[in-house]
Amino acid sequence: MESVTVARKQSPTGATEAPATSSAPTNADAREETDGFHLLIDALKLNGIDTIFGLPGIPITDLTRKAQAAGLRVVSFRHEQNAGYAASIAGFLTQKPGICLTVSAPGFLNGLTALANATTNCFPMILISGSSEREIVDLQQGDYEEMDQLAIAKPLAKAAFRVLHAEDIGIGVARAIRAAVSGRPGGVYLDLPAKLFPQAMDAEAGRQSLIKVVDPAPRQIPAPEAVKRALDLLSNAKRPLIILGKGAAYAQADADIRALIEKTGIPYLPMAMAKGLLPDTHEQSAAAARSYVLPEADVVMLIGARLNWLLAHGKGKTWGGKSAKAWGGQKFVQVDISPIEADSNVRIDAPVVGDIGSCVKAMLDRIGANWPKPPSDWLSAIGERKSRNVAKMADTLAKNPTPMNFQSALNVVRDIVKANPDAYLVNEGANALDFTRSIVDMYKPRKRLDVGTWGVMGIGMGFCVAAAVVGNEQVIAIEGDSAFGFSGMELETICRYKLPVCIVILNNNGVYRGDETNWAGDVDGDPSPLVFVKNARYEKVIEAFGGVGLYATTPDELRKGMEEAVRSRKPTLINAVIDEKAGTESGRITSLNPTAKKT
Ligand code: ADP
Ligand code: TPW
Repeated sequence: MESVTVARKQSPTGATEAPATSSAPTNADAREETDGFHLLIDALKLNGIDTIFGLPGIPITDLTRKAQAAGLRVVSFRHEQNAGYAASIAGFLTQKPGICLTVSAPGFLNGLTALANATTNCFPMILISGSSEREIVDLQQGDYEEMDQLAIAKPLAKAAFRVLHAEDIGIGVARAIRAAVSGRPGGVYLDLPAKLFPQAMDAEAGRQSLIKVVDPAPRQIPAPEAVKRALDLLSNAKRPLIILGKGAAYAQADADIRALIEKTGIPYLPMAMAKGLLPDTHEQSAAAARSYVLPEADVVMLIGARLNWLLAHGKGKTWGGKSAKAWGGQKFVQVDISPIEADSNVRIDAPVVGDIGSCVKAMLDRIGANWPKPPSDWLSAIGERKSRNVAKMADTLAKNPTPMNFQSALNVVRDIVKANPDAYLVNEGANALDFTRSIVDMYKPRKRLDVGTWGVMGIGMGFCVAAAVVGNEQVIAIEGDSAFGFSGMELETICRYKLPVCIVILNNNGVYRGDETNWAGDVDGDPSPLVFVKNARYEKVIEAFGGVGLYATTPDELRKGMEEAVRSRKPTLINAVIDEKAGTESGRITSLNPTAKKT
């Protein structure tokens, strides 16, 4: 009989694991070996990564099992895009790269949308995909799931790497981590060909090859003259304004940002995912007077917010410009880690380049008791607009129409979030997004997670899973019925992992609204492209997986359902039926639609 020496594999971090075959070592001198699977797992663990979001299949099936066996939390999804969105928002919440693991070609492509979205939103994420044999891919000989993934990922990622040899896994992981979290965070692709995983090497040499990344996101201290320039401009302003973006939320410099706002006395506007950085009820919040402060401000300091479409590119009528593209006359300070962000849309008079924590601290150090508070006429003008708009909103919220509309349903959500300020609020849709953003106050940083820079539908259930897994708190998702459909099958994932997620579908039977008919005028033909099955019973879908499904046609029913969901922490879906005529096309961004006239 042929004698076989089975080396017991030892992971470089010391844990001994039984080999795949059950045979015990027959040779006491057998060298201890490790392999690509274990090196990857050990490299991730060494760098503090404790969770992988993914979907198994060739060539990474065993990797998911072995990672779980080695103590990583492996959260297995029904579609890679949702795993990718989960990884990206885990990155936003933790400042560690969120890991998404996929199979080759189709799985990789499914994850790629989320990777591109992460890069666009400055979320740190690493998409790790298995790939097929390089030799066959490069000769285009038609391997199983053949694709030149590295080349495809490159333009959509902040960086992309491939590892061919087990001894380079440590370097590959270290480079991917640094690229994802340093400077402006983003999505990184790591390509791991199938052959890499079983490659064996000496365990000690393997251990030596791993890198624990030192200082992966180094502080970037702003130049003193840049800080002085910015503060000179701000202190001389007559109508100053601060805009906080999701970069400010990401930076986790919450106390210093609050101190900066309060010490300067400058009114501020939070971008959607910066809501709660200071409580939305803060007296300096100018959110309820947004359309007044943008055109009226004379100096605006952006902290971790870009002057992209979400801020009307810093010009035009929103900013008091005389025409659609005209400059409104504001001077801008921009605090950002990217040195090339300034001047991207309008002139930035005082760029402050550095990490937000260091920049805000440097400003605070220079702001003394003699800082000139903003002129009182500016503050009182904002105060007046705010009270007027808040009163108007209160009137609207007090109404109780039948069927429910967005406002009467969201009035309930507003109360539930107020009573549960630690809960995460995931939000997508068009009207469902816009109304929630303006009606539901947030009280704590990084609790509001939404469609971000692209306004992408489909983040919903992935974000819910990640928030529950890495945030370990109740999650409330407010979903348009169309938005929900993009990731709805992850209800099974939510139920499987028993996550405390309460999903509320604001169901108006379609994309934007549900009352549209076929423009061909053919009543017996296909429905309009914008409408869905009328009165769809989404709550029954979660019941199929053992979750709680509820149907709500009144604010009272919705309130009871949400209260019970939060109390029980059971996966719950509430189908909140609202008027199918409620809502406008594209919500508040109708104007971005190219002319769409009925012909
Ligand atoms: P919002 O959509 O909320 O307006 P953006 O995504 O447009 O926010 O802008 C976020 C900005 O924050 C980006 O320009 C990014 O470079 C910047 N940023 C992200 N993290 C940091 C950080 N730690 N320090 C400084 N700037 C950061
Ligand atoms: C990946 C376009 C923007 S908003 C939306 C779509 C399809 C759905 C709006 O309907 P919903 O919300 O969710 O029912 P509501 O409250 O207005 O009724 N594909 C992607 N991203 C986007 N943004 C779209 C399509 C879109």
